[in-house]
This record gives sequence, structure tokens and C-alpha cells, in this order.
Amino acid sequence: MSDRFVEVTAPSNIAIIKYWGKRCVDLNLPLNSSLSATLCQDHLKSTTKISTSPRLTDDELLLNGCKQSIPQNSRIQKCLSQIRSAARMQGIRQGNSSLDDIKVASQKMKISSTNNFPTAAGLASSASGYAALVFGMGKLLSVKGDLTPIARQGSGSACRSLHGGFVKWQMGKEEDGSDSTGYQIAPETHWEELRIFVIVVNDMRKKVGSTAGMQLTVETSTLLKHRVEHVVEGRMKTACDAIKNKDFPTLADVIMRESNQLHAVCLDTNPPLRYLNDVSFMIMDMVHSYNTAVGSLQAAYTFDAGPNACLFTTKSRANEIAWLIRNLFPTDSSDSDFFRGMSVTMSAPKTSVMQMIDLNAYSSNMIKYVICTKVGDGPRLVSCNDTRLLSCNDTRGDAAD
Ligand code: 2P0
Repeated sequence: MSDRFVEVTAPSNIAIIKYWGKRCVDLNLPLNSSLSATLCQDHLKSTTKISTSPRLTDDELLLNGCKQSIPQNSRIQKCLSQIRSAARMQGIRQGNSSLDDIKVASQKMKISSTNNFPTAAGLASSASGYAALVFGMGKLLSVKGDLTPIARQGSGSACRSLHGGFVKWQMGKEEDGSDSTGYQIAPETHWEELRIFVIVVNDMRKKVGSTAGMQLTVETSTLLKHRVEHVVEGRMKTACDAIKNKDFPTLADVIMRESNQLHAVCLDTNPPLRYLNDVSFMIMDMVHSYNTAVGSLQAAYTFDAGPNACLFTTKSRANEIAWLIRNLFPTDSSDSDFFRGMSVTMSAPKTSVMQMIDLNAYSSNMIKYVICTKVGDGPRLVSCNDTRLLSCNDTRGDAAD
């Protein structure tokens, strides 16, 4: 049977140790290792349906319902051709038992991908989108082994979305990029008390995309060189240890320093890259005030290439953080429209804490909405039309060190 169909979902992720800069553009190899938390797919995910049939005459791709040109997208092309050749190689090694897989690998595919979060909101969708594409094709063609080096070539951060929990993308040393892979350092069940608020702020400004932005930084920033040579490795160890020991204040400190250094490096780019806006800084002020008032680091912000914030906190503090966001950033939205995702109850911090925080509200509607979420699992196979695909080995890499 050569008509096959799979539907998969893949999560987004938020970087704790940031990836910014490539040592090889062609193979999409990073200048430094990075570390992320996978976000729960109940709240942020890409869903991809892939079908293949001998009757299809061309590969087709629909993104949120809009037809995309595959010939003009070298990253998609790379992902498609590398998974197909992995399927053929595997088929040849396995002999007659995989003739079907070899045949299917040379058929054209119809791919349709959607996000359950607005792409227009500027939330990273390339990580979840490429992870879903690569994971889905891997399932469709029964490809075994680590697919993170293929996802990496779609979008660097996508290799981290092939796993749940806390994921390291090790930069690797090989010239061909074969050891530049993503692997899980702790599963999503490891630290269930963690909560993450994705704060979507209003922003009309056009920004330079990550790929172009980081290339400009590599070419012009001396601070990036310092960061790569002297900063990242130590922070990686601190962050991994803090996750292992569930030491929130230490992790919070690294998360905020990493975010701040990413944006310092962006400003050190010539001409400078400015991804944060005034609201981003207001959110940073709110987090620092809260931490000072409670006497330890109980919340942490991090920003990628845009003004939207991700706040990390723990379950025991989440209700107070929600209260602060709602009261410092008034909006015309109802509570239920403002707070999406996991249900959250707001509770005011105790009086002694409130007295230390500047509670003067900013003007209205600076924040569009907040997605309340947590650390989640890796890609899921939702459905397929061939039960053999269900039992195909996991296509995600094994944990390294
Ligand atoms: C990260 N970002 O570690 C960093 C922090 C944005 C800021 O990975 O060129 O879309 O496709 O490899 O993965 C965004 O960059 O870039 C990113 P490409 P990608 O999450």
C-alpha cells in the first residue's frame, strides 16, 4: 500500500540559554550550545498533516491554509530531501522488508500545517513548524534514529522542539554538523511545579528576522565573541545543575541574565537590532520589583527576537504574578480572554510585599493577552492510516551526556 497519511503535533520552546549566531550558515550550525524548555502543546503547538500517494505530481505545502512555494524555500527542500534519503538508505539496509518505505519515499507529498497560536503575534512558530514537519515525515516514512540534525537545518531552534522537557542543543565540533544535535536533559515530569506565562504585547514595529539578525551580529559584534568564548559554557552548567536540583532562584538568575545579554549583543550589532519595546522593559521592571519585594528570585523573564515576554515562575507564586500582570497592565479584555491556556486564579501578594512594589498601573491595553502554560512533552503522533507506523521506533535522539 503506497497511500499513507499521518497527523502529528509538535511543541514550541523557549530558550533558557540563547542561540544567537551561526558558525556555518549552510548547515545551520550554531556558535554556541543552547538550552530550552519545551512548552506544553495543549496551549502552543503546530499541527501537521502529511499524505503521500503515487497520484500526486508535486510536493505541496499549505501553511495556515496558504499555499507556499517549496522551490523557493531551500530549508523545506533540505528537510524533505534529507528525510527521503534517510528512508531510502534505511530501506536498502533492511532489504525486502522495506520495499514499501523505499517506494513511498519517492512519492510526492501533500503537507498542511497550522498553529494553535496566532503567527501574527510574533511567537516563534518556526521551531514547532519544522519539528512537526520532520517528525511527521519521519513517521510517514518509518525513519528510525535521530532526526534532530535534519530539523536543525529547517530552523536551528526546531531541533530542541523534537523533545519534551528541558532540551540541550549541543553545538558539536564536526564540520559536517553530525554531532550538532538536540537531546533531553530532563523530562517534562521532572519539575512539574514550574509555570510559564507567555505575555503577548502590542507591537506594530517591523523587526529584522532572527536569521538575518544573528548573521549581522556575527559580522559586527565584539560582545558576541566575548559571550561565546567566556560566558555561555559556565551559564549552561549553572542552568543544567539548577534544573537538575530544581533550584528556581539560580535558574531565574541565569534566565534573566541570558535574556539581557542576548539583547545587549543585539544592541552591539551594527546597525543595532532592537527587539524589545517599552512594554518589555515595564515587564522586566515588574519582575525585578516583585523579586526584590519577596526577597529572592521567584520569577524570571526572558525575551527572544521580539517584545513578547516569557515569565517563568512556580505554581506557588503563579497566582500572585497573574494578579500583578492584571493590575499593572489594565486592559479592556475580560479575565477569561486575557488569561488563556491553563486556568489561573489571581491573588494579591501580602501587604508587606505590595508596599514595596510600585503599583501605579501603566496605560491600558499594552498587553494583548497572556498564555498560561508549563513545560510539556515532545511531538505526538495523532493519527495515521497504517498501524505499522505506530510501532515505528522513536525518531528523536537518545540523551547524550
Ligand atoms: C533561541 N532564537 O535560542 C534564540 C533566541 C531567537 C532568540 O533560535 O536561522 O528561528 O532558523 O536557525 O531558530 C530563533 O532563531 O533561527 C532563535 P534559524 P531560529 O531560541
